[in-house]
Amino acid sequence: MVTTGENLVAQREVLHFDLASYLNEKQQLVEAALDSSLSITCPKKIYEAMRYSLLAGGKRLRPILCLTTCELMGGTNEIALPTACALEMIHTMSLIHDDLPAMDNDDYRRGKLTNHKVYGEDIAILAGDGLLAYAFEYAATQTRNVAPHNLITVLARLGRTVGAAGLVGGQVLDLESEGQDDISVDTLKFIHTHKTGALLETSVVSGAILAGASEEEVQRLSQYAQNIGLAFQIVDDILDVTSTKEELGKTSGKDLRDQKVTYPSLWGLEESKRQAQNLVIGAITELIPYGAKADPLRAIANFIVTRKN
Ligand code: GRG
Repeated sequence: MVTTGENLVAQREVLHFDLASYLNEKQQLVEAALDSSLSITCPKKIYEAMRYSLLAGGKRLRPILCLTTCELMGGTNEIALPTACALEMIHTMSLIHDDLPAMDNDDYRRGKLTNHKVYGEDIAILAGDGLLAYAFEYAATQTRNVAPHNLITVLARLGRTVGAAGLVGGQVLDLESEGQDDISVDTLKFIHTHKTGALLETSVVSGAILAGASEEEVQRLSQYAQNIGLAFQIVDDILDVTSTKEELGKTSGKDLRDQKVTYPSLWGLEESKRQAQNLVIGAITELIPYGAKADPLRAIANFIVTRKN
């Protein structure tokens, strides 16, 4: 681990912060908001399928990041909650589609049967589509006390994040790369900055934009987010090798089985851990100007490399 004076200061501040309580409080807020965001109407089956995956648990990291940066920039939970829910709806739809037989083909997610295993492939595809569309409707209609220009900026950014310039593009390259053993680190980075990093970055940045952050602050938080986004994926690859199905809540050892190039397969486990740690230090360094106010973001960055699922 790099140990410059600045980094030591940044790391030490976080020791005084109770992340477990912080995450627990925000998770409860998000769970309640998600639960009330989507009720079951006609046709019942599609709403049930959408709620099945949306309320299946998960860390709720994306909405929490959005709430956290909004607060850091002087905003409130209330102004960010509709966007926070939209981020989780989009994340959930991407998991539903990722688990489909035509994509990653998995039977378990968040410790439960995947959406298509319960409702069938046709409904699972439509549940994903329904959540994606509803995410935009919900953020656009439920957000209060935000300057219209800032809300439009966030909605446009969400659109770019899910499309071919973001998740869809990353997923396509990921599918094309399966079974190929000559994937470079640059290609792997492209896949993951699009597939995983883009939504994490938008989660961080959207909270700040809703609160009216300046361009300079948005850039700084963007840099923090890019670092944690890549670290998150490196750790995801590591956990796929080192964790059990029970710990992950989904099938483990899948990357090897699907002949996927991963960070551990390119760098080995130890180097992958070192790279993830260095990215987190880079992320934390971006937060120095905010002092103790940014402790939640520091602690979340550390959590990303220490998490077990
Ligand atoms: C977005 C239109 C559209 C289509 C989806 C399938 C697809 C295109 C993209 C795949 C995106 C994907 C599933 C990336 C993996 C991201 C990832 C590491 C997920 C795990 O996130 P966690 O650990 O999960 O935060 P929990 O369950 O805690 O929320």
